[in-house]
Amino acid sequence: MNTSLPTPPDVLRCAYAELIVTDLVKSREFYVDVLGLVVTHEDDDAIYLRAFEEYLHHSLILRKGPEAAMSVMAYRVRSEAELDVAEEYYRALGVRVERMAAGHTRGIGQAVRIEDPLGFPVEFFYEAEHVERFTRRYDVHGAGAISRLDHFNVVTPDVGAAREYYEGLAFKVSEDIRGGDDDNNTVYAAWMYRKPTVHDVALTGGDGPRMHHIAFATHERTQILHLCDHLGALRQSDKIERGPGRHGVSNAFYLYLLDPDGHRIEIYTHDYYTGDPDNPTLTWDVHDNQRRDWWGSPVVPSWYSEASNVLDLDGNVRELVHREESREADVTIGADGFSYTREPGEEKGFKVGSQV
Ligand code: XXG
Ligand code: FE2
Repeated sequence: MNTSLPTPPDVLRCAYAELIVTDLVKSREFYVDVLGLVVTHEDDDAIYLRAFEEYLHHSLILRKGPEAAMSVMAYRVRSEAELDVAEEYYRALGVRVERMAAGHTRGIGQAVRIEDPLGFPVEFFYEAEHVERFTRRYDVHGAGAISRLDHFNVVTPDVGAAREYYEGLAFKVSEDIRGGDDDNNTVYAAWMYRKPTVHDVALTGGDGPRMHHIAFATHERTQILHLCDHLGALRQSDKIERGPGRHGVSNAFYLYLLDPDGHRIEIYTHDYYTGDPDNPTLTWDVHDNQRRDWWGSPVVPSWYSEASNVLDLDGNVRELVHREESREADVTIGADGFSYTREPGEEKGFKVGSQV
């Protein structure tokens, strides 16, 4: 970490993402009719959506465009004053920085937009329009009710460097996956947080920058099962990519869906509190076949290989940088479902990663 940098902005949490989609009608069917997200505003260009517990204008924007991509991932900061802090921090980091006037995006006040050192289009904002919070609107919830945005997951070629960048922004690591054959020097993935949950952003090793998924939280496991039943009844089971299952990392119950453009959306519930200052980091061995699915279900290859392109601040697709270190898929294909879950002598034992 560069210690001569100015103070980083005080990030509260991941707050919204903007996805470029090619057909707003089809996307609306998926996000509104199936997932049940609430429409705050829609016009010919974009749909602004929020989940039932959210009172900011939106947590997801679907914007019509020629090619599917992720165009903004936005973090909320603690106050308007943090925008100056962010501007100074990123100017010192030497990346592209733009100050955005209030209203640059419907419902959002002034903001700072950057191309972060990992190549992602990132926004910091505080002011946002408040809208009705649907927490008690059980009359419209439906059984698959999605409560809030939970995290972003990004693909980046050097997870170690990405982790250092986010540590510089005062994110902490809740869990990570490392190589077991090389003294744990290869980092395959890391989960990092500002809000007191397992993560606001997960770093997945691979050719990047690409967006792996955006995750929304529900309150109960049954809501995830209901979404699977709902998709089955619509004869759209092909929208289910992976799961339902229980993650090893995070302990969350999960389901990965693919939207009509192939953007991956995770529905997620049941992770744990991380808000104490000495919250330990849990490290998983990449050969542990329960790390990504606690029941040992194999991970489908597309989950490791496919991800959405991201745009730069001019709206152009970012070129990918190849991951040089070994890929988790190569380490674990043939191993997922076949490698050890226990060491000799541990037959009845209970072992989960290692904590520092
Ligand atoms: O949110 C997550 C994930 O990043 O989507 C993936 C929590 C855990 C996992 S993993 O597949 O590693 O269990
Ligand atoms: Fe996730």
